[in-house]
Amino acid sequence: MPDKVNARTIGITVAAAVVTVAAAVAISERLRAPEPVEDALRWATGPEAEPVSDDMVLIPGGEYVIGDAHHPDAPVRKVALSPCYVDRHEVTNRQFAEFVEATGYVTSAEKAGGGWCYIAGTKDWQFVKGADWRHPLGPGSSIEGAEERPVVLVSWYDAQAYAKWAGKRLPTEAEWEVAARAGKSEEEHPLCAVNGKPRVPANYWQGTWPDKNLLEDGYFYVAPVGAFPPNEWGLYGMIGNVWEWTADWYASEVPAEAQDPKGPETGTLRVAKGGSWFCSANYCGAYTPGFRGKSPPDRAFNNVGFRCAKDAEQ
Ligand SMILES: [Ca+2]
Repeated sequence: MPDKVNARTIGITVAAAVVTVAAAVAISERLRAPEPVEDALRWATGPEAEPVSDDMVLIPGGEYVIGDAHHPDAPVRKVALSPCYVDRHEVTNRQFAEFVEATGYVTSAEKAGGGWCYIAGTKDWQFVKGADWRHPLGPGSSIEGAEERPVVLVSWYDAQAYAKWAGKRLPTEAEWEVAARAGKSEEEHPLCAVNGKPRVPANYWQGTWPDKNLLEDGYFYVAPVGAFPPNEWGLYGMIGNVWEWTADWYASEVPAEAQDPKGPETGTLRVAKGGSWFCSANYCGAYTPGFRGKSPPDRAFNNVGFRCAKDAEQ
């Protein structure tokens, strides 16, 4: 089991890359005990939503500008993309259950005997024995009532396996970001956070982590995939709710121009995008299309999921 230092490092890496290790330690030391949340072991809290189609959205081929000048590892850059399809919403528990039912697939967290969880009322991330996609808050929790919410506690390898089974693949970072921006650059369509709030309606953490989640959006943990309006291309949940794995290895430097960029050939961390229900202004602020989250591919968290992509005819 990873130790506490690793837990903090991972929390920063995946969920809060804007704070440094030193800052995180300072924050933790001055925290008082967070306010307990009554439904700490109930995963499907908050309002239900209308179902969303399981289809894919055509991302037109063309030249796009991605990146966010607020982040040194995400410089504004040009990409030329071939057309592709991207799932309209994140892969849900219902869809992942179909995959497991059909294949008998065992996830990384199940093999490891647990996964990384943030549980309401606690102070930090922890490795929870028995936590897996069916038990996103550990033993005693369940995904009952969360069938239309994103699957979590899936590693990058789990996401890859699902995508292959579905006849799809994971989106590249560039494909994901173009889809999230609905084709517009940061200059044309600013999506940077303003006063600690994302520019689009999304599930994130209002208030101050970890003392108080104001729940202004109605959700502590994951929301149904159709809970918030889609972007201009009809994609749901690109910002907030859960981080989404992409196909790319992470590198701190990216080319200024590229045709269908796929990231470096090798690496230790895979890129994840979009921020999650855990992101608060004081700990994360990652709920923008350009922000580049990253995590070891074998780690599973209860705020990380994925959606799939597929090549389109040119
Ligand atoms: Ca929320």
